[in-house]
Amino acid sequence: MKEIVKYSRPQGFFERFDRRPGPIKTNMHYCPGCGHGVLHKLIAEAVADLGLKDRAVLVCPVGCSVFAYYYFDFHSIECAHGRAPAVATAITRADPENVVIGYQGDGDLASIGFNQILQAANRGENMCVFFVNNAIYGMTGGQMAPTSLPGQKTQTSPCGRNVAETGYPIRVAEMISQFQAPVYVERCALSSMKNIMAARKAVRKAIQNQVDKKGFSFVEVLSGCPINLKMKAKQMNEFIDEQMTKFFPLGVYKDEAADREPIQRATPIFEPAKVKELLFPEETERAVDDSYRPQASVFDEERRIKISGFGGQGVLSLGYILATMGKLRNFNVSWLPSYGPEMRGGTANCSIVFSKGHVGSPQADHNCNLMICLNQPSMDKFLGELSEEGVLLYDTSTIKQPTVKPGQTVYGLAASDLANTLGDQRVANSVILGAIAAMMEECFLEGEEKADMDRVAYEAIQEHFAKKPAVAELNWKAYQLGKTSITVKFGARVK
Ligand SMILES: Cc1ncc(C[n+]2csc(CCOP(=O)(O)OP(=O)(O)O)c2C)c(N)n1
Ligand code: SF4
Ligand SMILES: [Mg+2]
Repeated sequence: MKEIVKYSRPQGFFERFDRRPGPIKTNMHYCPGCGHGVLHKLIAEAVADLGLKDRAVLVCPVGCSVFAYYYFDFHSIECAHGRAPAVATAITRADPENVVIGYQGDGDLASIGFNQILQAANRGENMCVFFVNNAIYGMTGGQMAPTSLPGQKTQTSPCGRNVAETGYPIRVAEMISQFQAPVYVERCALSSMKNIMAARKAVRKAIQNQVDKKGFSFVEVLSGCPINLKMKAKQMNEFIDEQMTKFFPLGVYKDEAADREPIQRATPIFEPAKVKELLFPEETERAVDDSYRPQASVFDEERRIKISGFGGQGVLSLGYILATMGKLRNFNVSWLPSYGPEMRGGTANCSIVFSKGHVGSPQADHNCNLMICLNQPSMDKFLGELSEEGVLLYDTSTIKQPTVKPGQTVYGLAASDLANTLGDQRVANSVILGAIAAMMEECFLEGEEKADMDRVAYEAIQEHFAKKPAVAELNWKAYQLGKTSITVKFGARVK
């Protein structure tokens, strides 16, 4: 039957592109001659024609097509650079009736996120992926892509891609077709009407495979970026047909759809009670040794602590010692460090959670019960995460006195200056530990547990510095100094 091609807006697009900022709501943001708009049209048509607008989810990349969601009148989600296959995996696994359409450029797919796509293909996820190979990083101004041709001039290879330095273009369709799981792999081009019609067929086939739950379909599309390749549209098409296809031959690399059974995967479970039952089939008995202290009587609710400062101030060590103290008092504890990118002088913080039951999230990023700040930027950044009735402890040597909410409590001492009097600024963290102990004794502990506080701290310091007895001794001195040196004390819990 002869097919009639209508030149009209596909029903898979919005009537007007109202999500697009600025006054122009009828045109796409792509440059004239760009292939993205053509491929968008093929996808929009296929989704509408196959009646999938309610089930389709477009998984968008980072690259010129980052704004694909301006145009498609069905679900879409934006991902971090190169991570579309991981997000698409979650969407198809969460509800196998979703029709998941991955859309990625060559920088996104074949460079920053290359492992992601290979793993998704190898798992045979039920998704289709459209891979726009324009041999360049378009959005960022024309840097060399993994698919740039040998000798191709780009912003980062001004003398032409030198394969001795940067290797050869990666043939992604060929690679994916070597895995066992993918069902369909084809490479098309958008360089002529004939090629566009072949691409149209491939797009439909890939989407239909997914509706039929046949698994992973991959369509690589050779596409033009005339702006960055500094070519007119005609010249661009010739480049695709004459140069790109030499390296990236068009054709079907794999098509096993007719022989594949629909994929069967376990039905996802969402009810929290059922998830808990599966994760923790039975409550495990805690092995309690006679030498253990009885479990602390304070804090029936989970306690969340955040410690922050510069890298090198002992933020992470202080957190670790505090977690060890929790362990010695028979709490379940977690210690989660977060390092800044620099070794020294950057920022560092850690989260510690004490719980008599299971520790949920080990990340203390809101409703912290205790906030310890060792420098001004940390105070500025994290004070808002202190709970309404939380306690703040800070180093007055380096931080201005803050204003807090009526239910909160503040303790401060000149930890860095006090550490200097002991000859080593690095023990400021143990000075702070002493202040925490003083605060605990004042606000929360009673009787034997109060009397045991120093012993617990001493054992935790010894355990942490087990291989350095002299350092352990100095930190113990710093602890004792901190315990008696609190100078700022106000707020709801101060007696
Ligand atoms: C984590 C991260 N690294 C780098 C960037 C910068 N960046 C934005 S788009 C892009 C390359 C996109 O190229 P490609 O995937 O080929 O898409 P095209 O624009 O050519 O369609 C890069 C490196 C970013 N946004 N995020
Ligand atoms: S820079 Fe290239 S890929 Fe990006 S919109 Fe323009 S032509 Fe298309
Ligand atoms: Mg590109």
